[in-house]
Amino acid sequence: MDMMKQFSLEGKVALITGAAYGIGFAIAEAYAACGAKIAFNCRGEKHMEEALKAYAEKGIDAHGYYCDVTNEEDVVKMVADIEKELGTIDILVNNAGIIKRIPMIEMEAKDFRQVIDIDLTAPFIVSKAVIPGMIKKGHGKIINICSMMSELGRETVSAYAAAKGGLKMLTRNICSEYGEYNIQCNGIGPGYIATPQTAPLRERQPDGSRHPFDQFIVAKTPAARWGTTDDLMGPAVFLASDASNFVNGHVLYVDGGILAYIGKQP
Ligand code: NAP
Ligand code: GCO
Repeated sequence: MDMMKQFSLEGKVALITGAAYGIGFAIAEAYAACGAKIAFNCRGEKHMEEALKAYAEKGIDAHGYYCDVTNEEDVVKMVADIEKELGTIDILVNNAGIIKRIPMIEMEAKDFRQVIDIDLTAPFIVSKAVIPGMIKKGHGKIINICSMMSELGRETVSAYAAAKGGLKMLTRNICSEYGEYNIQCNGIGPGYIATPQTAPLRERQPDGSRHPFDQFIVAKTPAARWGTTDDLMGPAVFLASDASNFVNGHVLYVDGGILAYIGKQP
């Protein structure tokens, strides 16, 4: 068995949603390094320009598409354009996501719905658009970016936790419904990763001290550090490659051990 080939993505077409920066960008970079053709989307012109420049600086020929993943018409058109320009999508990473940190009883229903729309309904919409091509092709990999909040709650993130818990179950359902077509659908559950999304939780205090939440997370993580987007690259390649062809409906937590640990005594 050629084990290196098991992890190759040579010639595969990968769509990573919301990959202008952050975790999605790192996953796209990893896939490109393993030979995949990269398609990504974002909503704004500024982010698109900056992303294409950043990919080019890394020698990656990434194809960017303007698309709001909550808009089914936009998504269907984006998938058709990708299939025309690059070929049928072999790998889909449902990465695009937002969070709103608001105490539940202060949160307006429209804010709750927006988080559910982007973090849960959109992975449904994009997967629904991509699966028919995977069935025709005889294989496919879908990777949903879940979260610690697929397993745990915490104050102020009710909408996000509901969405990410639902995304774990959508992952299991796609596995159940399309496994017979050689489509593997798994999740990655990142721990606390240093990206723009978590920047508010790591901000220095006015007196220069570390944010209390920053200190809490480091104490709660056996690895005693925040994760970086690099920490997710290997697990993402594994779940996109032939090395995981019999892994299905699984959420791989890449959290430095948070879920296994009661936390360091203060
Ligand atoms: P981020 O830095 O905020 O990036 C989010 C990405 O999603 C951006 O590219 C954003 O693009 C895109 N996006 C948001 N809404 C969109 C929409 N409606 N249509 C298209 N694109 C949209 O977040 P991140 O930290 O990289 O997180 C990426 C994923 O990992 C998210 O699903 C997040 O929930 C999850 N996650 C993050 C962590 C963490 O600690 N950072 C941990 C666990 C899970 P625009 O420029 O268009 O806004
Ligand atoms: C928060 C954080 C987390 C991380 C991630 C953890 O406010 O608690 O943003 O939700 O983003 O989802 O896995």
